[in-house]
Formats: sequence, C-alpha cells, structure tokens
Amino acid sequence: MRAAIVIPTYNEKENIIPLLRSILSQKVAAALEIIVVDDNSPDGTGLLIDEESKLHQEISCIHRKGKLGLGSAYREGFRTALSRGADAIVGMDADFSHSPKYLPALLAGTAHADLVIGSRYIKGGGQKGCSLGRRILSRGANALARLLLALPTRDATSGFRCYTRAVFDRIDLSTVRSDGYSFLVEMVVRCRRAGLTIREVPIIFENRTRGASKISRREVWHGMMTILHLLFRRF
Ligand SMILES: Nc1nc2c(ncn2[C@@H]2O[C@H](COP(=O)(O)OP(=O)(O)OP(=O)(O)O)[C@@H](O)[C@H]2O)c(=O)[nH]1
Ligand SMILES: [Mg+2]
Repeated sequence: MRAAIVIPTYNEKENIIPLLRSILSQKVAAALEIIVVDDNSPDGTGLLIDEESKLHQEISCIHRKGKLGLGSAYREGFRTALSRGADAIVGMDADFSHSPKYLPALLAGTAHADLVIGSRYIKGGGQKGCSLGRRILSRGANALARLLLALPTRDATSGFRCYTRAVFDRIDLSTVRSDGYSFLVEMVVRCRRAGLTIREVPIIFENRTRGASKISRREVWHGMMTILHLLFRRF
C-alpha cells in the first residue's frame, strides 16, 4: 500500500521539522510519502521544509502564494497525492496535536472502512491541555453536526483521519465547497451520503504547545453556515 500524509502549514516553524522526523520514524506497513501544503508562511516554514526534503526523498512541499484556507490546502494536497498513486491519504495538523504514533492504527483501519477518523469522543479517546472554550467549541460543532446532519460519527471535526482512494473515486473534490475548517465536516457528510463506510479509532488529542492557533471567529461562523448549507442541500 502507498500512503500519503498531507499536512497543511501556516506559521509552524517550531513544529514542522520535529513532526516530519517523528512521522518518518514510525513503523507502518505502507510506503509513506509526506506532502506539506504551505501557504507562504511569513515565519519561513516553507523554506525549512524545502531544506528537509533535500535530506528525505519522502518529503515534498507544495508552496501556495498566500493563506488560502485549510480546506483548499487539503484539496490541493489530496489531488497531488492521488496523481502520485496513493492508495490511502492521511490528513493531519502540523502542531503535534495529532501524534504520529496513531498512524499505524489509522492506516490499519482502512482494511475495514473507506474513511478512518482519529476520534476524541469514543472509548479510549480524549484530549489533553485544551481550554474550556476550545472544548466547548469542539463539542458544540460535533453536537450540531450530529443533530442537524444526522451523523453517527462522534468526532466529525477531527482533522486526523485517513481516506482511502475509494472516497475520491466516489466524491469529486472539485465539488467540495468548504475552503476552511468546515471542509472536515463536509467530507464526513459527503462520505455518508455516498454510502462509504466510516470507522473511528481512538486518539488522545494534545493541545499545541508551540506556535499559535489559526482558527478564527470567522472560521467558526463559516463552519456553522456550512452545516446549515449541508442540511438544506442534498448532494
Ligand atoms: N496551508 C494552510 N494551513 C493552514 C491554514 N490554516 C491553518 N492551517 C494549518 O492547519 C493545521 C490546523 O490549524 P490549527 O491552528 O492548529 O487549528 P486548530 O488545531 O483547530 O487550533 P489549535 O487547537 O488552537 O491549534 C495546522 O497545521 C495549521 O498550520 C491555511 O489557511 N493554510
Ligand atoms: Mg491545532
């Protein structure tokens, strides 16, 4: 199996190199490649990745001209991964909230499902170091998605997940609307509606210790609008 790991970055200079090295040190039963999608981070994250990619052929970086959003970064990274023949595509954050130690479990889950989600809200999952506000936001977004969109998934907003190629055979990425964080919920809904199977595996999410969060009020508002849009629109 060929697996691609897609990591969107914006100002992650303290995290990205240790993360890339940690990923490469994992024992996985797949040929790994890592595609970082950097939005011209003002802190020079993109340059660091280019240097690191000279040392490890598994690493490559897509440089975009500016901050175009998490969802659009995923779309671009996924397209590249598919064009290079990936059978499975993992999405993960650059800030160590998503520990590389869960990669083997996520990839192994693809034997039983089309989409495998690293979940905070099933038995064995959890979160560490997150503020009350952050917990309420995450719980609230999930409750809204479950209630309004009738999703059985416990953690539909988790960005740590593994898509199999079957997902992209059924879902045309260019029709996925969300450019921001709501891309994650939209993909779960689209998978459900396409009859694809979803499985959750437990992860302990750890709050970032280095660098700053990029989630804004505007993103939260957009997320809510996307959920309403998905409610009223059948794909
Ligand atoms: N390429 C790209 N990456 C982004 C963009 N926005 C966020 N990211 C990256 O997406 C990942 C998730 O963003 P975070 O800021 O960690 O968001 P979060 O995990 O919801 O918030 P925290 O828990 O506060 O860290 C990180 O790797 C960011 O660097 C963007 O517009 N473009
Ligand atoms: Mg984060």
